[in-house]
Amino acid sequence: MKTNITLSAHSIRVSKITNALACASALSLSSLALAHGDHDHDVNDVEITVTTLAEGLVHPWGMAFLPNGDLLVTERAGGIRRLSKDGKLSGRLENVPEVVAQNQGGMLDIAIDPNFATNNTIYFCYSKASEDEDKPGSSSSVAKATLSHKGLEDVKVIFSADSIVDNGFHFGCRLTFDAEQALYVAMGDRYKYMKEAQNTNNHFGKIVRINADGSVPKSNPFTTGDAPEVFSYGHRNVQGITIHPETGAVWAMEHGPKGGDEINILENGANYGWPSITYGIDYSGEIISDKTHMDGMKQPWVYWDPSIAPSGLTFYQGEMFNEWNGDVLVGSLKFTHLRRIDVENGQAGEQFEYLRENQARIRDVEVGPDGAIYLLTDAPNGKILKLTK
Ligand SMILES: [Ca+2]
Repeated sequence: MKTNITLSAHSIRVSKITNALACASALSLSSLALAHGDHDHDVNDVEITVTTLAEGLVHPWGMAFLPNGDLLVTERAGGIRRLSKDGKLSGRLENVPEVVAQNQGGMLDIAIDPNFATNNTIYFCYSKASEDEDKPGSSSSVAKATLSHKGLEDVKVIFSADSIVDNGFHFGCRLTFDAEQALYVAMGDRYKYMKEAQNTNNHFGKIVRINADGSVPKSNPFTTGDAPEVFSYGHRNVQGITIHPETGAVWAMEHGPKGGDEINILENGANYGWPSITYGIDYSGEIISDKTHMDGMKQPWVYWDPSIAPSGLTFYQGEMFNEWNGDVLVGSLKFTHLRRIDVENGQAGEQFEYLRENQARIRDVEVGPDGAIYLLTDAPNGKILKLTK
């Protein structure tokens, strides 16, 4: 597809509003926690130019920058494409495995090996068909492959979740490497199997930690159990995971049911509560748990009620939006905005919404090597957007 769309034809200039209005509209953490229907704000404290870098992607889901500035992008329907630094979008790369593209499943997140510059290795997470005749369905799997000019080589599955279920919901599948080059993979609770999120002997509702070859790090917390890959548990459906740029901690963001989306700071072996504690209720209105706190279960760093359906999580780092350094960026599917959480002394401060009038569901957020912010929009004709100042 031809790209390099000119800025003038496809850019949206977001009007700057006064500081007074920005302050009046900004949601504080406390008001967020209490107030319902409080998402009518469209707060812009800076002038942002939005450029469409590419379109025509089928539900783009995850992206990762290569060291040379090219961007790899997945399409949930199945496939990985490459947006070159000069704006050319490739067709689907060759030799990408088949996915089960059903509901929320398909080709999901993608990550680059920490040593990509020397090994050209990438990782991706997808819904993979069960190979067990007695257990039909699919589960989240991670494969690694060598990236060549045209496609993938030496594709190898390094992890397959045991949460094989015949539905298309709650795959998790976000990926990130930490500084020790361990790979964290989010595993959803597969929707109707929520109670399994409290069982550390399986992969439902977990974050797993594996080495780059799929082996289990010795310091994992449940190595004597049936699911030694588990790092933390009690998760629902993690849709964002990233490393804090200063502390090195893993931060993960998950969808609650009706209410109760959260960001958590992960600790080895910790229980994040789902579904024993939650700030949400079932979609039907039924109570899942009447508790928000229990001993031995972690509280979220922040939560949203009502839900914003967050997707894609990163910390801003760069020169371009210098005043946002260290702040949390998340996409919102439901309210079609980019959200920034001001971080002060490690705590969640004011929250700001951008681009809501663009009316595009935001599936993923990354900061490029140039300090610009890149977004994927979730649609049959999905786009890669670039935000600059
Ligand atoms: Ca929780």
